[in-house]
This record gives sequence, structure tokens and C-alpha cells, in this order.
Amino acid sequence: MKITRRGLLAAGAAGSFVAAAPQILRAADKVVLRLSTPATPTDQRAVALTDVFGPAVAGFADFQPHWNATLFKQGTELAAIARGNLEMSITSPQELAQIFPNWSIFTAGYLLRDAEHQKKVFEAPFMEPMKQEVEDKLGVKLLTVMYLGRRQLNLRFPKAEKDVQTPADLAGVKLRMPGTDAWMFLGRALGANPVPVAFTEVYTALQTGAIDGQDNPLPTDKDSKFYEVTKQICLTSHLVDQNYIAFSKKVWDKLSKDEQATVQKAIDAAADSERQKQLALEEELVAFFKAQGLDVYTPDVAAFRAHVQEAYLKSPFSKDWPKGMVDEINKL
Ligand code: KDO
Repeated sequence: MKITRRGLLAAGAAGSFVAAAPQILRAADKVVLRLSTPATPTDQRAVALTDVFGPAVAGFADFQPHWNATLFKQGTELAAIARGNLEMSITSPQELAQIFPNWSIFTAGYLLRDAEHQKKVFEAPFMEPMKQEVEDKLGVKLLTVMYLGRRQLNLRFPKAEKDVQTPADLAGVKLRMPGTDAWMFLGRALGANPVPVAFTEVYTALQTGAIDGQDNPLPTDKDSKFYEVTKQICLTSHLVDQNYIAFSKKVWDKLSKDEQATVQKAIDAAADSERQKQLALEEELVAFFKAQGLDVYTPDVAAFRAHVQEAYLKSPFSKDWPKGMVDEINKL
């Protein structure tokens, strides 16, 4: 199913997705919270949701996660929540930007500095109108921010064959990106030739040579075993990647104030636990990948930063960014 911005917003504005939504599911008198995501069950976001979030809300909610995109395809989850067919997902600014162009600000490379900066930005007062618009027009509450990690280039060639120091070295490299405009733009801004591939297809695409490489944070490269089918990791740290926990507003409004507070506390605790684990893994994993025989090295990051930032400032995306927000973000 293709999500169109106009289609979704029209449904939201007319309230039709609310009217057409099926009854909120209840199992044994508990609210059913189905979450759909392409994340694997061993990914730290999944671990935190299963071990921290699920048990904390178990008094009134039956948390039912579906990993590996088995319930909804990557990128179709927001539409499913808006239409009342799903209660939760792990979304991203890249997905939100397809519907609300101002969210593309967070798809820009080299904007957020680190995990702490990312959390401060999500909680900053200037984010409120953006979150409110998503809630009002799409019926989706963004409950918390989850740190996915710093995205790094991960290629099939050994460094001896392809030494990537600057964006020019990526010319012609078929770099897999998730299939939205914002991700594809990031691939081009890095200097590569971006190819859209769903997350669940990346391992095979690397194995068969359909793509030359992909970008993800180190914990994802380990968890999804991309190191088995690649030869180098070039530490560009081009995006401090963030995910948001999306929650159906319709379901939220049916919860009591106490239940809402419990959900919020539980999801924040899950995000905190996940953030600490991802940060620790990012530290540890360089040694792991080297031990697996991969070349792991730092390129000319200043060259990548200059190239990527210039591409964004000149791009049509930046025209939709809320006025002054880049400065507000940098000030935090
Ligand atoms: C990916 O497709 O590369 C990506 O890392 C993008 C993220 O925004 C996030 O959606 C993630 O995939 C999935 O949750 C799978 O880990």
C-alpha cells in the first residue's frame, strides 16, 4: 500500500479514519497493544520493549509485538495506526517527513550531535507544535525518542579495493537506503548512488551483490549479521539516528489518566534502558568487527560533514524546516 500525504491527511481532517476504525481490541479485559516494526526481536529496542515496557503495562494492557515486519511492511505502519488497524509502531522522522515535510529537518545528516542532544531536542518546547500536528492530523502520539545509534557506511569491498575518505570516493557506489525520499537524499548527499531496499531484504541484497553497501549503526550491523556479507565499515557517523514510539491517540484517549501515566513512564524507561545499551554496544563493537576480519576506519569526517550540510541547506527540504529551528537545535 502506498501512503499518500494527501490521502492520510484528508482522512484525518474528516475524522473518517476514526469513524471507520474497528473497535479497540480487548483481550481478557485488557487493551491489546499490537506493535509492528521491521526490527528483529534481538535488537535493543525490541529487548527494551519486551523486557521493560510490556511488563510495566501488563496490569491493563496486553502488549503484542510483531517483529521483522511480519504484520505491516516497513513504512506502512503510520497509515495503519491512523486507520485504526494498529496500536503502536517504531517510527522515524524519515517516515513522518513523507506526510509532514517539516519533520525532514531531522533527516539531515550531521545535525544532531549525540544521544544526549537527541533526547534534549525531542523534549524541547519547540518540538511541541510539531508533535501536536501529528497528533491532531494523523491521530498518532509520539511518546518517546529511541536512540538507534550513529549510522556508519558498511560496504562489501575491502578497504584495499575501495578506500573511502571523502564523498568523491563514493561515486557510483550502490548504497542501499530505506525507500523514502529523505533517505534517498541522504544517500546522494553522502556522494553515493542510493538504491531503495526494505530493511528485511538488506542481508540478501549484500550477499548477492545487488547493492555495494548499506548504512546502519554498529549494533544493527551486528544484530542483523551484515558483517557476514561485508568487508569494511567506514565510520562517517553521518546521522545520529532516532526513532519515535508511535501510539494510537484513539487508544490513548480510552485509557484512564493513571494508565496513560503508566504507559508514558514505561516507555520512557524502555527508551532509557535501550539508549544505555546501544551506547555501550557502539563502543564495544569496533573490536568485534575487526576480529571478524573487517576493515574499520575513520574517513575525513570534516569533508563528509561539509558536503552533506551544504547539500541539505541547498535542498528543497530545508525550505519546509520551521524558521530558526536549526539554530535552536544547535544551541541546545
Ligand atoms: C533501516 O531500514 O536501515 C532502519 O535502520 C531505518 C530506521 O529508521 C528503522 O526503521 C530501522 O531500519 C528498523 O526499525 C529496522 O531495524
